[in-house]
Amino acid sequence: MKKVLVTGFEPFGNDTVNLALEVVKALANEKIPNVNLVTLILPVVFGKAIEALKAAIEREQPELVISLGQAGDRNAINVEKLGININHARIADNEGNQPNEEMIDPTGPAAYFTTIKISNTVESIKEAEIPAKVSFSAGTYVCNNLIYGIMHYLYSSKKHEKIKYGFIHIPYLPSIPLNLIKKAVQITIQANI
Ligand code: PCA
Repeated sequence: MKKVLVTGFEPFGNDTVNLALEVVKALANEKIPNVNLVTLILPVVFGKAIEALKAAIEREQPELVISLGQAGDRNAINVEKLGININHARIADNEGNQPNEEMIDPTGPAAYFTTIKISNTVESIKEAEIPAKVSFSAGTYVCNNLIYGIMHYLYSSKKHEKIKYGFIHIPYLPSIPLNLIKKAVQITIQANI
């Protein structure tokens, strides 16, 4: 059995629902062959989401971590390649923080790459007739902050070879129905364990 941790986010901005949270809730009730799935919901707060996920990685020791976030302006499943070293918020996070072009780590690299197989994953999702693409920008809000912070942690603690990390941005309903988004996440897990 492989241990896999999947994370979603609380609602944010003017929304009362976050599809990433709904998908994680739906996944928690499913069985995936050979997978021991654990799930976690993260706060939409710069820095705090990173700390919550780091604590869960330490506690659960998963082999694969997939984070999900909602991005209303996308029209396909976006498998993110990287997180960049910038916090820049169009709207405040859930604790009122609204950074303006701030570096996440002034001594860190400009970007970190995620460590799942991005292109293979996208191809596998598309084979199931679910729209998907590789994305080279996760924005500059809390999702990007999480990718950068978690990859920084995995690299600096030399855990990146053992623990793979991937991030998926999902569009708003109804462009892709919830059960297909759930399927895309299951395919992502299977393509990377
Ligand atoms: N999407 C936001 C943060 C939480 C979420 O689901 C983002 O794309 O940064």
